[in-house]
Amino acid sequence: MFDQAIDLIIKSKNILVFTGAGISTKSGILDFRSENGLYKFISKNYDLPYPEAIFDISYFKKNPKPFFSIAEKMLEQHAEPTKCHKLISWLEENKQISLVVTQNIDMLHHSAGSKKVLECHGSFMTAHCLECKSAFSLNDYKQSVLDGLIPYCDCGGIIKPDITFFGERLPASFYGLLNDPPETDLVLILGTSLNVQPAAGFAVEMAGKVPSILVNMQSTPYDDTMTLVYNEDLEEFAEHVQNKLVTKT
Ligand code: CNA
Repeated sequence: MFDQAIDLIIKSKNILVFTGAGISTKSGILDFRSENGLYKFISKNYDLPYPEAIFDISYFKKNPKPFFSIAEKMLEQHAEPTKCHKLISWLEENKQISLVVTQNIDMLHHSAGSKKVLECHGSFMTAHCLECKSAFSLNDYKQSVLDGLIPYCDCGGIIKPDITFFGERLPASFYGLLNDPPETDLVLILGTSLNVQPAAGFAVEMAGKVPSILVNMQSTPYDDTMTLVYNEDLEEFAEHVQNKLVTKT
């Protein structure tokens, strides 16, 4: 079923990979917008004005508890990378990856061994005090979160993980990427509804310049603009591609 995609991947030397929450659902991490995703979970279990408020910077400043409750669940999860994360890392070892741009905050590309990763919505690895801007590492604040507490700086400000919330600017590295994208001969978009801007816009624009493959369970507003689209499970895709590549390369 994935033969055309496999042919494109085999002949590409500079693949730009763009990933979203769908690549990590098989690791047990909920995505946002699937039928049983995080937004549904939040609507049922949290008293919020709207589910996205959990990642909204103005709401967080007034009430950081719901975010840290979700962060506690994510940090205690010890999630393992999926076959698809491993496929991307394998392609990098095979010198076929120009860059992995991920919207995910779960650090699973690193766990899978990928080195060329740009986390365009940040991650839990670092954090800053909202008041005095002091920098912290995950180890500095992780235990407080796991204990169900809100982490505070000595100055009294809340320590906020460097994850981009709605209403915040993306990391400088993302704007550097917009100005100077890597050499790319194939765009591989995996597990994203392409709903969150400006990250999705970057992927769609790059996909318009070279051959592109989109693998996502649900259809997206940009399916018609891609060279190949598979509304399939990413683990199945990764298994097929990995098996074929191992025998053909
Ligand atoms: P989204 O809008 O929830 O879309 C995810 C897409 O993945 C959906 O369209 C699903 O159909 C699809 N999907 C889910 N499971 C699979 C699967 N096994 N195979 C194929 N497709 C699948 O999430 P986006 O990533 O598009 O939205 C960007 C947000 C989500 C970013 O800001 C992230 O920080 C945020 N997010 C990240 C994580 C994480 O780090 N793992 C988890 C939840 C949300």
